[in-house]
Amino acid sequence: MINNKVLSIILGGGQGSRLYPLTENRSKPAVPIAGKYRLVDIPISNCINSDIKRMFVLTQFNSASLNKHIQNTYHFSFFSSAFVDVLAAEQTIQSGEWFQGTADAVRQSMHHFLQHDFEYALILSGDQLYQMDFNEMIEAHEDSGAEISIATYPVIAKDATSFGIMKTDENNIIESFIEKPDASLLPDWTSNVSEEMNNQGRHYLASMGIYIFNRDLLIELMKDDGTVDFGKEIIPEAINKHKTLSYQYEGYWTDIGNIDSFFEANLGLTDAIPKFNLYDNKQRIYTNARILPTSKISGTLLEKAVISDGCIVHAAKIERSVIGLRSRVGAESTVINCYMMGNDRYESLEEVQQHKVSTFMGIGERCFIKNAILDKNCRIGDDVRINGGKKLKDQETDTYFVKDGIVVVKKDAHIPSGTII
Ligand code: ADQ
Ligand code: ADP
Repeated sequence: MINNKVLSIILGGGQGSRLYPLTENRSKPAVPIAGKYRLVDIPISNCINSDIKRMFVLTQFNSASLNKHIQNTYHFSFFSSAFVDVLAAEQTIQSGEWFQGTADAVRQSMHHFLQHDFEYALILSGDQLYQMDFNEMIEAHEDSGAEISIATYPVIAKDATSFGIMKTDENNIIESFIEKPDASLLPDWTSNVSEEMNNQGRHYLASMGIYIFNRDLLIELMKDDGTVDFGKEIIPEAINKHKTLSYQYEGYWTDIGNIDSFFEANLGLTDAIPKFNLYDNKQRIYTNARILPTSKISGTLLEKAVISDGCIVHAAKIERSVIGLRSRVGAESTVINCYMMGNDRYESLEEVQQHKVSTFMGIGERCFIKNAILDKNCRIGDDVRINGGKKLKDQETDTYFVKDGIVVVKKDAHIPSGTII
């Protein structure tokens, strides 16, 4: 089934990338998460599960890896109108620039959207972890007669300063909106939320950056080329002129737009009952189906470990870690609080010798790796000690990057045997 009223627009990431160095050589939607998925699989899967199967992904640059992933993953029937199209910032006669912000990205791509019939545009962020049925939001939008709807999420004061915060009337119509308010302004911005949310101290109604716009209104708003961002300009200006509904959502939702939240969201998958449930018959998360052998593990104490397909593990211990596709971890190594993204392929001993490197892709023997993200295809030699934590200063080298105490080993990096970080 396809919902032909809705066209989905996924915002795939701007220039100033908060996920650096994971985005050094790939566009943000292609960043690997949860051992075998890519960031873009989350919004795309939510759309598919909601029968919204016409999607555009807007990205700053058209990385080969994003295109390859989308082409290999989302094959819709030849007889269906379903599609996932990547639109990269392109030079046209009107514009020779990259997307300046979210609204600018939508504006520059309008001519692609208008080639399709739709009543509502569903605009989604590309860097959030959640499982949501958009049909309920669309129904609420239609029932209210609003021209715009914003999905909202009650948050505590500490988090409120990183979001668009709003106040609503008794019918959930938005009366005022402020983008990322200063902490000193917060006392004026509490909202009526449910008793359960109140008890958790979640008094502020935050925008989830998920919007529904009626087609005609979106066309009208995009004519003003002075606006660059939805959160900073379009939404605050529109609420006074156009009926805007707050659709309150209370399921699990988290922004994974920076290294710290990205790291925690991945490690959260190792919890006994993870907040983000990949083990669900209905709310499936789709990704490229690879043909890989099962993982082979020997002599390893596994404690809260999520191990993807095709791994070869001899470690002494893996704790609270996500181990990605085709990862190798050598004997007597310990891995704690890590997200290891895995490898793109297997290497034979001859290949390693030809590369003139002493190590396989993966983690060598007798290593201790804690509080780290290992990007794909990195080579960690033997006896390496990476001990991330708040005591480590933010820093960058050719092979790694430290942010908020998390050590991010760059893609394809070689950390020689005996290194201590
Ligand atoms: P932010 O997430 O800070 O706040 P923004 O940086 O504009 O807003 O990003 C929104 C989404 O658009 C992200 O997925 C981002 O990757 C993507 N994006 C940003 N610039 C882009 C560009 N030039 N081209 C393509 N994609 C781009 C927004 C709202 C807040 C709300 C939070 C919720 O402005 O009001 O509270 O989202 O997360
Ligand atoms: P990223 O994960 O950084 O976005 P890509 O998706 O572009 O990178 O790279 C992964 C793909 O590239 C895999 O499908 C893998 O098969 C292929 N690949 C990468 N390196 C090699 C290599 N040295 N030889 C053969 N294939 C490779």
